[in-house]
Amino acid sequence: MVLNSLDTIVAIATPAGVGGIGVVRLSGNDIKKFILSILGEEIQPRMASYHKFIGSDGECLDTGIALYFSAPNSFTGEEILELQGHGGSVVQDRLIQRCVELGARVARPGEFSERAFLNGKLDLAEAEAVADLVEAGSVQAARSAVRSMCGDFSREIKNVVNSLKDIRVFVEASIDFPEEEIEFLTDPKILQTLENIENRLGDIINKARHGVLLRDGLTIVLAGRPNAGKSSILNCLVGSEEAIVTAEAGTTRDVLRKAVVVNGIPLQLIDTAGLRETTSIVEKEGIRRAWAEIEVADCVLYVVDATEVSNPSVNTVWPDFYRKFPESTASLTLVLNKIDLTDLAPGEMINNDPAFCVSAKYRTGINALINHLFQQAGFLDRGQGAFSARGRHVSALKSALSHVTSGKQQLIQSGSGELVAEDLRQAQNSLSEITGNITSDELLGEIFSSFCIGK
Ligand SMILES: Nc1nc2c(ncn2[C@@H]2O[C@H](COP(=O)(O)OP(=O)(O)OP(=O)(O)O)[C@@H](O)[C@H]2O)c(=O)[nH]1
Ligand SMILES: [Mg+2]
Repeated sequence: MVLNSLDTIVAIATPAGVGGIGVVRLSGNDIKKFILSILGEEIQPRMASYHKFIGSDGECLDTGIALYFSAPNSFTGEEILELQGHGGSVVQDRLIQRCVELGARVARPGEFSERAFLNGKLDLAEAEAVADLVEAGSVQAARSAVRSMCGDFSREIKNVVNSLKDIRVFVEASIDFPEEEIEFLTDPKILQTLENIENRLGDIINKARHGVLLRDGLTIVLAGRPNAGKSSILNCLVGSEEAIVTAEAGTTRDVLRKAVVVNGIPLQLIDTAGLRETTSIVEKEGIRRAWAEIEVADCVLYVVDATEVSNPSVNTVWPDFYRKFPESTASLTLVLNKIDLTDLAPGEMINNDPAFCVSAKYRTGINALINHLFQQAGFLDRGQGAFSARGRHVSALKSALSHVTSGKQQLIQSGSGELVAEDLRQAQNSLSEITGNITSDELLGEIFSSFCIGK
């Protein structure tokens, strides 16, 4: 990525609309020019001062506090000017316009953070955590984003990278001294270190999965035959009568989505039409939409009426459904509803595929079901130490772990230093993608463009 150092960027850093204060932020390497033109005089770095913000014809556009940060002691590592005026879209737009007249360019989404990353002020995981903090949907998500933003996640990654580097030096040295290679590589310390790295990576993966869950939550689709009680379960989870429930089979047609936060985890609950053969055009369309939701869900709850099943297992209840169920979908859980009409006990059914007995009517067994879904998605009961993370981090961590494991196996089986060295190199590269030491322009573009403007 080539950073045009002459470009000065400008954006409104506060939310759009009316507010007590509105901040316009400039970053670049020629900020003094803007200070002199807009404020009419020089100002001291890091000292708040009250000013008129002056337009091109000398008109006062607004009044407020000006703050100047000199390079490299700023968020972006460049010179920054913050104009803290009044929060209104017209007044702020006029200020932006004034900056543009003076040569600034309106910033792209995430461009301030991108510059901070390119100037080494933040690593990539820390920059992503800034965005995650702003977008956090729960206290837990905000806490873990703060942890990542302050570098907890990156530190753990860097520690593993350092251990990998140490061991690579050792292994690569052995390649250069072939007579001693075997002796080097059979040193039990190498194996122990690799095992230790595997354990640490496993631990970081667990924490990262928890972080991903807090950030992205889960999409849960309620699917099954008509009248199984899908809509009743949705209502039970949401805590209000959102979906129409009737004793008539085929009540639900449209896809109904409801967002709730449970234990800090955002859940997107999706109720769908009961699956059956039908001649009704409306119902057919509902069923087509139900399948479309099943295909992209994180979890599918396959709901059945417990009074109608004798051998409850996902593939015996309705083999056709099981056959059509897309393998790509993360998880399928059988839910036996209406257990109040049977002698089944609420909670997990032992000796089966994941199967849960619930009664939507009496709200029994529901918590056990939700806990199961959370555990499956990586929820840590003691999530206090977890940091925010994204799907791409978990993939990179898993790839690093598989390279370390493969390196360890090479060591045990072939004792070939070169193969071990290659695996360890790849493991280190995967981890470097997380912090951004190795990244493609494409990935950076993708990450920063999802940030909001002014960040
Ligand atoms: N006894 C009992 N009845 C239930 C329970 N859950 C749902 N029902 C009843 O079962 C019937 C169907 O419930 P719905 O929630 O509409 O079922 P559905 O799966 O959404 O049905 P469709 O929308 O037609 O596909 C209603 O009469 C509910 O009152 C339960 O836990 N116990
Ligand atoms: Mg329904």
